[in-house]
Amino acid sequence: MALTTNKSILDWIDEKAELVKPDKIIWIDGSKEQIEALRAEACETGEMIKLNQELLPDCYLHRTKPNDVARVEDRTFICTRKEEDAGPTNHWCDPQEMYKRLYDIARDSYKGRTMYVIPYSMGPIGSPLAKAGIEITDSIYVVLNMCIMTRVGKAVMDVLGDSNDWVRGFHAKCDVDKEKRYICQFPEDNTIISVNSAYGGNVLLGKKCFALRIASYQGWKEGWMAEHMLIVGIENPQGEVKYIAAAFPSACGKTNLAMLIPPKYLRDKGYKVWTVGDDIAWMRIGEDGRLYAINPENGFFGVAPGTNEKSNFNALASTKKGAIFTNVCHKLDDNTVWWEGLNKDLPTDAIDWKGERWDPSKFNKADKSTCAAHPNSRFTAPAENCPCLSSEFNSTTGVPISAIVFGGRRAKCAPLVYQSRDWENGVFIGSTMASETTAAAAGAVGVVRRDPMAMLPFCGYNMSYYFRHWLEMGKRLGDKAPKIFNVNWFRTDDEGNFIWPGFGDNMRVLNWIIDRCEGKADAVETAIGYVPKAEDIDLTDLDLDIDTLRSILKIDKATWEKEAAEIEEHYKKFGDKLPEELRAQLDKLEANIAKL
Ligand code: GTP
Ligand code: SPV
Ligand code: MN
Repeated sequence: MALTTNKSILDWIDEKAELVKPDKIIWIDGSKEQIEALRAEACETGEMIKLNQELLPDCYLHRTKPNDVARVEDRTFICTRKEEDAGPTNHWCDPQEMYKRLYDIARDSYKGRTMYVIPYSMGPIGSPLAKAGIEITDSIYVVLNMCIMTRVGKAVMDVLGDSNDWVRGFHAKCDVDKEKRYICQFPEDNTIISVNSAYGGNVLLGKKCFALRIASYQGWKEGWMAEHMLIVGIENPQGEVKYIAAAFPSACGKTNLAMLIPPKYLRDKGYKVWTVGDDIAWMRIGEDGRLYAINPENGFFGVAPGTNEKSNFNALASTKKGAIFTNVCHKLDDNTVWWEGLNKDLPTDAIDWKGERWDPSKFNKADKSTCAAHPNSRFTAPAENCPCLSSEFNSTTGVPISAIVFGGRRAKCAPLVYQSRDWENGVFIGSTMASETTAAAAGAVGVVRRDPMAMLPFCGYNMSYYFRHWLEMGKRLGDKAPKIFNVNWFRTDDEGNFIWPGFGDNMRVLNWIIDRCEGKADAVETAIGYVPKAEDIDLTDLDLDIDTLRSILKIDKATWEKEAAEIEEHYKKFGDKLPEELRAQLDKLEANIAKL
């Protein structure tokens, strides 16, 4: 039965049903009974595997097709009437042409299948910062993931009422044919269409497609920001909590930083860390003029490999109940899951992510093709499982942001941490961010690419306008603007080993950042911004000497000359649409480096 009388929704569903011809239509109310029935059905068809219910209650395993294991950026389109509105960093297609192509692909594809209609909210239901969406899909895997990742059910429709302000999401898995795969956003129509995939970010349409691509466009039009950022609260021994929002590209440490456990000496002093979000932040200027953030999601879609009790205890704990594992290794001996980096006990009786028997004797860490779990295998876990979930998680107003942090994987260039001179300089730093690519997207891994604000694959409009929007937000925020920083946990030595210990020890850097926001810590002004004095990063209990720390805080002239030249190339893409303030920032950087 339909969960709404909203005509714009009912008409849209009728129209789509007419196109794809499902055998039946089921509305998802998110109830326990309904979820249980869908899980049972998915196990019957082999779409999911029920795991050991004593060790992992309500947890399931799913394997995608081997051709469908990551986001597909080259098949992702922003379809605006004018090509220039999609900008130089997006793939563009005329909306009418793309609608036709997609409808031709999806036509009749639900025959013999069920159409599931998922009403969901991004953000706490009823929050003035939240937005509603409907996803229709023919995949139970999608339904069950959406029920973890978003707030699903009739309450969303009740709040929406007759309004037409909701995002249309239409998914058809078709034959999961790579050649006909498309992930398309139509920001001018509040519409997303995804065909021929059944994997994560391609098909959980509330996540990257809505909460970043469509929402970034909405934020531009409406004066707010949708960002690829975690949100974390740092509580000091006096019980005060300061919030940081941080943008790192995919698989560069957002989930880890959002859930970090401080080193023992800081825990003993009373420091605590609270997770608000691990991937996406929606931010608006509040009544007091500060920037407030909510996490629009309700769960975590985290990278499994490398997650273990030591690296991310809280993420691992979050996966122990009601979770879905995608493309990890299935341990047959105890019907649980495993992935590289979970522990050192290579399973001897196991099925790999492709569904084939896994031979641990052939495992070679350096060769990803021998891995039991896919490098981009994931867990979908309810946020409420997270032991360090913030009490503000469901706040309808969001949390005030003190600092914005950018970062990426840079083996050689960026120092461990530095602060921008001001907001404009911070926007420059964000706009020139670069990182070595990871397995989160299809394509080569380990190649340095510019990824402004970690939004390259997710900005739903012309990136030059997006930079302009950032500059405008800074003007509106004035002296209440968060301070902007850049971090790099990934500097390596000559043997390729990470120099900085990372993970929980990143708290040492966050403390410096917060001290800077409060005017409590010193810094050295350099060619690129404010760098900490090595003595001001606390190395208590750490097996890292201060000279090594100095080596990853240093600004090397030759490296930065090369960097500036690469930024010149990067900026050329934006032509005369690049805000002149950013051009001036680059000129200043070049002048500063020349003086080194
Ligand atoms: P998406 O979900 O794709 O957006 O990724 P994410 O940014 O949330 O990345 P995540 O926290 O899942 O980390 C991805 C990988 O980076 C994992 O393999 C982690 O082990 C590794 N990683 C995270 N933090 C650190 C760190 O501080 N140092 C090092 N060396 N590796 C890290
Ligand atoms: C990312 O790639 O940044 C993710 C995973 O968070 S996905 O949802 O697949 O986009
Ligand atoms: Mn992400």
